[in-house]
Amino acid sequence: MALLKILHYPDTRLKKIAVPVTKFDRALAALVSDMAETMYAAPGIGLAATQVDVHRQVVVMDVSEERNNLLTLINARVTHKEGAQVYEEGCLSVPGIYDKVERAALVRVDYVDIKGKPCVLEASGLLAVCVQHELDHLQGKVFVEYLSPLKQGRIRTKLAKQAKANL
Ligand code: QAP
Ligand code: CO
Repeated sequence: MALLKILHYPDTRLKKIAVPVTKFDRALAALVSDMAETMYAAPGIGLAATQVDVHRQVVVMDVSEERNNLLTLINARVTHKEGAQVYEEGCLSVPGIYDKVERAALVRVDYVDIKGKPCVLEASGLLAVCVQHELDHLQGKVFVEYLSPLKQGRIRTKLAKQAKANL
């Protein structure tokens, strides 16, 4: 078990595109376990491997109140989207920044679990937002990219100041 270092926007490594997982071995189990530990410690409700500088299609999420319902999505593909909803999002890679983003209200996702077994997830509400937010990370996309260029500039300035203060 280990806490992993989370990359902060606008780190260019957040723009890398993740490749599918092909080996369902102990190294994968260790990565998932470390990602879950890192997400719970933050605390957060979702974390994509990209955010810890591992460019493979692995996501962990837990949107439950009790924080006891870990969901691990590997090689996930959205097969259906429906409707729209606006949610105030944040991100462990963009600390202290929250803003509204419009996404699908309902998503169906094909994925495999940590053993490589095919699964299907149908999500709505917060879980649907979280799935879309995390799968964006695997494609090199951070939620602030949905905001206006003006807001993106302000966020970059604010995070640069934070980074300097943390030296
Ligand atoms: C993505 O985000 C998400 O700024 C997961 O200071 C967000 O876990 C999906 C966090 C909203 C759906 C809705 C952010 C923690 C956690 C911060 C997170 C912070 C501390 C963000
Ligand atoms: Co995020």
